[in-house]
Amino acid sequence: MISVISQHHTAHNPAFEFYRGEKVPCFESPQRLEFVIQALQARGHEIKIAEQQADSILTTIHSHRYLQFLASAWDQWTALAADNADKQPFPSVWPIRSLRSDIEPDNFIARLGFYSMDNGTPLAAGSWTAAKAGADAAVSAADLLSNGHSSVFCATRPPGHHAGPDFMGGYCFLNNAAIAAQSLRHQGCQRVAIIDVDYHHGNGTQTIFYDRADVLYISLHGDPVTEYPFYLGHADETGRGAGQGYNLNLPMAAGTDTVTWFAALDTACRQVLRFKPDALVISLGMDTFADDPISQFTLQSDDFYRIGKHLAALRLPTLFIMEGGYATAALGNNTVNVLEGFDNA
Ligand code: OKP
Ligand code: ZN
Repeated sequence: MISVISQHHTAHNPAFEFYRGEKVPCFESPQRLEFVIQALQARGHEIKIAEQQADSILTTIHSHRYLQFLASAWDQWTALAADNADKQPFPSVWPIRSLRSDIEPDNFIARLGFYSMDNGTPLAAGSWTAAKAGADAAVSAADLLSNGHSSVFCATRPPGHHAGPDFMGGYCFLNNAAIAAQSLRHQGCQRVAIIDVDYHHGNGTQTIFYDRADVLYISLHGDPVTEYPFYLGHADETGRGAGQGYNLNLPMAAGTDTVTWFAALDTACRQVLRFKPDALVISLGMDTFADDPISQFTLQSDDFYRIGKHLAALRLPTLFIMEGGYATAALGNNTVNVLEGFDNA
């Protein structure tokens, strides 16, 4: 299958994140995608640079004021103090429950909290440039799928599935999978299914489509009672209003074995077939790998071929889009295993 690569992904390169109370190098690094691109090249895959612009789709997925904030956040931060350019801003207060979220504060760090779900999403000078380029790549991938390619891989970072209509979180700023799905809707697909195989529940994608019957969201993930993002992703979240019945969560305990994981993938695939979509988007998180440093499933490199093969059996136009995966040196080959399992099915 053809791959489309996000230009400018390296522009997002924060110096550190917080882990167990300490500053550590970011798990979500530019090297991740470099390994993926290297593996694509080494294994003879056709690669294209993203050509489309996401602007008109972006505003249908994210709120105007969130996009405005994100696009100008770094400039606002560096305007506050001369030495801010070499510091990373982090939120410190969030408007939970009894606090008010109807008045947007003026203070920059307060607004960063207002538009964030966690303190785990470092913002740096090129974050907007890279996030926007990722969204452009998602739209470009959807374009290729609509124009004759039966499958496409979108090689992008930072990931997207934790980003909601008006917030960032979990290393994500713009919801690339949602942008791809919406783009497919605009290009004439009546129904689009999303299967999110990342280790973490895609709370942003679920939220974006929760009230809608035209986009089915299914996620296989670590049970939020112990795993990030903790506050969404339970089995009883099934959609709302017109979207009732169009959201399916398949949480599994940390440590779940591969047999159980593939049984859940099978459940997901059967639901997709019942939905009769015109296209399928795969939120391709690779952090289900046994050696992933921040996740607790046990898939081996060979299992990733099996994922691709399983998904190919659905016989749908399929757009794969990169989400997480932090065993960086193995990420390239594991990712391409999925694509080749699909291609060779
Ligand atoms: C993003 B994606 C380490 C904690 C991890 C949250 C994990 C985000 C995962 N400091 N922070 O779904 O792979
Ligand atoms: Zn993840």
